[in-house]
Amino acid sequence: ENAQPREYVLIKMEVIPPFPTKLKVLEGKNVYLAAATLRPETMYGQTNCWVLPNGIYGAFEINDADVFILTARSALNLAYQNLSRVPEKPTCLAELSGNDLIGLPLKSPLSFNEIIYALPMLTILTDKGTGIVTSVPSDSPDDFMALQALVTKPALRAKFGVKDEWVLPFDIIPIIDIPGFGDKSAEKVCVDLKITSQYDKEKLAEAKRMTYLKGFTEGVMVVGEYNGRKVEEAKPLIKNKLLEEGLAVLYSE
Ligand code: A2H
Repeated sequence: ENAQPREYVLIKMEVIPPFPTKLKVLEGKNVYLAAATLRPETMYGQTNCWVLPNGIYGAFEINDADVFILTARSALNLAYQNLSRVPEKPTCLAELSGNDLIGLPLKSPLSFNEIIYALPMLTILTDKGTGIVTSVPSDSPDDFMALQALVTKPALRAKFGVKDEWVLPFDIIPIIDIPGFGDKSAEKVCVDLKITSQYDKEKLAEAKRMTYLKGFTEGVMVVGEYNGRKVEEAKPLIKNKLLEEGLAVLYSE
């Protein structure tokens, strides 16, 4: 564990009813996949959600109205951050595997895509965040490579029961312009570094390094309420808006 706590924004990705059999016990409740992100200003460009197929998740009562699907580890942390119906004690209503979540239709805050789907990603770490990740292929090299693999490999889709219409058409939504990298910076940097696999950890780390600081200090929003503003300025404004409107919560670990 890091000595320095890290603060994530948990994006409430609402599961659209009717629920499949495994989630039937949750019917009548507001159920969300709670995705941990450091980049709330990128939420306009969400194309899908990522879950770990063999990961173990639970549906936890956050308050009288809301249920979050995430790892038990993060539910315990949340329970000590005033985000559990019973203080300091997570209440799990259903245990679920990542495979149970693949294909769930979701409505996520700020997303231009009105419905997005939960899809498999094998590089998700279960000891970081909530184990749920929202996917923004315009600005995240990891998301871009993982989604491109699903789009270009029918056998990979078949392996995880991913329907074509959950990934196609593959439209990357430009949301931030970074001088020298354009408005699809993740794709550009993956092409420039000749990254061919979502498992090429070292090159992906380099891709993230190349875009991260420059994106923050020089990136400009090209969509949304803060269109034309620097990422640096828009980020806290968008974050606060999501929090105020009850579309996201803060989570530290
Ligand atoms: B970020 P850090 Cl656009 N396993 O959100 C793997 N990755 C995870 C995760 C987990 N359990 N939990 C969160 N993440 C991802 C947006 C984004 C992110 C963009 C660009 C870069 C980026 C959309 N995906 O992260 O190790 C989440 O993806 C670059 C690292 O705590 C989260 O923010 O620094 C980020 O990794 C947190 O990683």
